[in-house]
Amino acid sequence: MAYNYDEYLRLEKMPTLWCWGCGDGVILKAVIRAIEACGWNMDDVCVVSGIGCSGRFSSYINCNTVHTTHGRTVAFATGIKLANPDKHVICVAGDGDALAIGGNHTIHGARRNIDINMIVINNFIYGLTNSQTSPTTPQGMWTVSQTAGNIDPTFDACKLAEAAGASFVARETILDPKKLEKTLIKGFQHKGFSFFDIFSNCHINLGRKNKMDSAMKNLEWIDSITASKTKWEKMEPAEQMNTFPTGILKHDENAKEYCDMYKEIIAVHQGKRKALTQDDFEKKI
Ligand SMILES: Cc1ncc(C[n+]2csc(CCOP(=O)(O)OP(=O)(O)O)c2C)c(N)n1
Ligand code: SF4
Ligand SMILES: [Mg+2]
Repeated sequence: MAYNYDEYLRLEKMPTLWCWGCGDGVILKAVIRAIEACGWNMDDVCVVSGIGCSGRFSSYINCNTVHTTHGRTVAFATGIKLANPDKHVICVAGDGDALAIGGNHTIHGARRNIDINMIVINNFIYGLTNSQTSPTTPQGMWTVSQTAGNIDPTFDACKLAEAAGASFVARETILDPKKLEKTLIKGFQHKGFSFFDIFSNCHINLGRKNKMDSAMKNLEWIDSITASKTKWEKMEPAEQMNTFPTGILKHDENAKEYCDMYKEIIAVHQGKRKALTQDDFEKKI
């Protein structure tokens, strides 16, 4: 039976502005199915997006939404979550948004382990603004800002999130929407900073000049640079270097969550408990 997305979408905004075959729509649908699977009421969900093709996400999903400035999704989401700790907050940001201009916010959201679900739509390029190099653009690829080939080393966003302190870190691709949905459900149900690096296609602004001028060709390339975590672990180190593992890469259910710690600080100021000591944070040190 076909899944009915109608009540989760702003139908008056359809058709989307995304190019035909863009991966952003696959991620939108997977997020909707994951929200439903978690049993969340859309009135209790807030989606915060930045600027980019990925930023259109908040225009199409029918819940509380904030379409904020480029690179600032985590900053806005942090305020929203602290003021509404019982609500579910999802950030959606492009690779440029989350890792270039917004890289600092991403680091500190992860470090605080605040209960935000951060989805990076990683299409390896600045899509909306027509092909500038992003932190995840592979070396050697043509971009409009590096027409002789990108010389910047590429970047593993999951390693950054993990090192910064995110307690749930996963990578998936849009090649397997069902697996993507399952991983989103696990991360959404996790309490703490859940970071998803989702590889998606931009056959228009990455692909056209890099011999991947159709969604299929772009996805074949994504397939060639990824392997499930189980397969990746069996690879030789040289092969691992050129391959991104997919699946859940970190899941720490014991890490302290920021809103919970904030509640304790409020209790201190209300005279309901003593000031926090280092012992209270032993899991974080
Ligand atoms: C402060 C600021 N700087 C730059 C821009 C221009 N700008 C808009 S979107 C974008 C990059 C988009 O790339 P990405 O974040 O990867 O999103 P995508 O379009 O690929 O989904 C840039 C540089 C802006 N809107 N605001
Ligand atoms: S430019 Fe790329 S990311 Fe933007 S809508 Fe088109 S295919 Fe998608
Ligand atoms: Mg991008």
